[in-house]
Amino acid sequence: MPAEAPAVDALWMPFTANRDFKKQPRIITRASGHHYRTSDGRRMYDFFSGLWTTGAGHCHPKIVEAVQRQVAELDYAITFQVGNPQSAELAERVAALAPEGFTRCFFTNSGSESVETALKIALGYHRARGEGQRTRLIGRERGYHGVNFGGMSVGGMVPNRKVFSAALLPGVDHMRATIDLEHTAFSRGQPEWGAHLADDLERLAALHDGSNIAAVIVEPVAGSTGVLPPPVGYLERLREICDRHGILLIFDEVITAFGRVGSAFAAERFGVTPDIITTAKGLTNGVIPMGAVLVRESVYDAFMHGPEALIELFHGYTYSGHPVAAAAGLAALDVYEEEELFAQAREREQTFADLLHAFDDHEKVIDVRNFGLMGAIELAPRPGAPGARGLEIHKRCFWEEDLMVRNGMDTVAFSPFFNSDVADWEASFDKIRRLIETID
Ligand code: PXG
Ligand code: PLP
Repeated sequence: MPAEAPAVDALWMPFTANRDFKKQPRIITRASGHHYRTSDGRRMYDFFSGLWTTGAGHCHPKIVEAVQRQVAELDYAITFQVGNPQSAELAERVAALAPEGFTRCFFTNSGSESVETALKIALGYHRARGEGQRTRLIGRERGYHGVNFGGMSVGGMVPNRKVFSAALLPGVDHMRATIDLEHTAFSRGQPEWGAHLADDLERLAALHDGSNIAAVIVEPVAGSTGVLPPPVGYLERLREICDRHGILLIFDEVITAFGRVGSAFAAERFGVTPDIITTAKGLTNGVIPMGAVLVRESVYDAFMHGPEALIELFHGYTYSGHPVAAAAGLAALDVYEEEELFAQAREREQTFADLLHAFDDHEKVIDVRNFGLMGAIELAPRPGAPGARGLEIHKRCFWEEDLMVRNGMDTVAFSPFFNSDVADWEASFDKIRRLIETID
C-alpha cells in the first residue's frame, strides 16, 4: 500500500469492487487545474474531469473563493418556507441559460434526486390538469438515471436493476437502446442509422394508449453506459410522438448540461426542446453537490392552482437550494461565461474526435463513439473474461501511466476539460494505445 494512503476498512466504496480496491487503494489527496495528486505523491492527468463534473478544472480560484466567503457568511438556512439570496439568484441564472421557455428551477443535491424530482413533477403535472390516469413512465435500455427507485426503474442498466427488481416501480416500459454495432460502429458523432428506434414510443403508446403515459425520459447523449450519441433525427422524432400523445419529454442532462457538448444544454445543441430538464454535476463544476430540475413555464403553472395557503408540490430536500452549494453554482456559471468555456469545448471537439477515431482500426477495438467532449473506446472483451481488459486499463493507467480514465466493463471513457491542452490528450492517447497493445 502506498506510504500515505489512509486506512480504508470502514469505507464502503460506491460503485466499486470493494475487496479488490482495498488490496491496493487508489487515493487522491489534492487537485489543481487539470491534475490530481495521489497519496504516494504522483501528479496525475485527469482525463475524466472529475466524474463528468469538473469541466472548468479543479480548485478554480474563483469558485474556491466564493465557497469560502459564503460558508463564513451564511453556512445554512432553513430551506422550507424560507429562502436565501444565493439560491434565488442561481435559479434566475440557470433559467436564463436554459432553452427559451424554461423559467423555473427546483434544486436538489444530485442527479439521482433530480431524476426523482422530475418524475414526481411529471405525475403531479398530469394530475393537476385532470389527467391523473397518466401514470406510466417510459425509459430506455442502457439509460442511466441514477440509483434511487424511480431512476432505477426507468433506467436500463441491468446490474443496477437485477437485485432490486422486486421494488422497481410498476407501469414502466423501455424503448430499445440506440446502439447496434452492426449499424452504428465507429460513427463519428451521431450515427446515421437508428432514428426509427424512436418509433418504439409510438408502439408503446399504441399498446397502452398514449393517454395513459405520463412521461418519457432519455439522456440526449447517454453517458455512463458508454457514450451513446442519438441517431440523426431520433430526438426530433421522440418530440413529435410526445406531442401527438400529450406525453412529457424529460431530458436527463446530468452529464450533458453546462458545456459538456459545447453548449449550455444538449437540448440547445440538438435543437429539440423537452418539457423538463434534469441537471447536476457541472452546475457547480463538481465543487459542492447540487442538482437542478428545470421546467417549462406551463409545467410550473399547472401546479399553481387551489388554495394559496397549501403546498403545490409536496416535495423538497433539507438541502434544496443550500446557500454554499448555490454560491458554488453562481461562481461556476461566472467562470463558464468569463472564460467562454462552452465555446472552448466546442472548438476542441473535432480534435478530440480525430484523436479518438485514430483507434478505429485497432484490432482489439470494436467501437469508438464521441459527441462534444464525451468519448468512448470499446474494446473486444477478453474471451471468457468480459470487463477484465477495461478494468486493467483503468488500473494500469492509474499506477503506471499517471493517468485517470474511467472504464465501464470493456469500454474506456473520456471526459476531458473544456479548456484542455491538446498536447495532454495526445500524450494520454499514446499511453492508452501502448496499454491496449500490451494487454492480452
Ligand atoms: N442521470 C444521468 C444521466 C447521470 O449521468 C445520474 C442521473 C445520477 O447522478 P448522481 O449525482 O446521483 O450520481 C447520472 C450520474 C460514469 C458515471 O461512470 C456516471 C454517473 C455517475 C457515476 C458514474 O459514467 N452519472
Ligand atoms: N429521514 C429522516 C428521518 C428525516 O428526518 C429526513 C429529513 O428531515 C430525511 C430522511 C430526508 O433527508 P433530506 O431532506 O436531507 O433528503
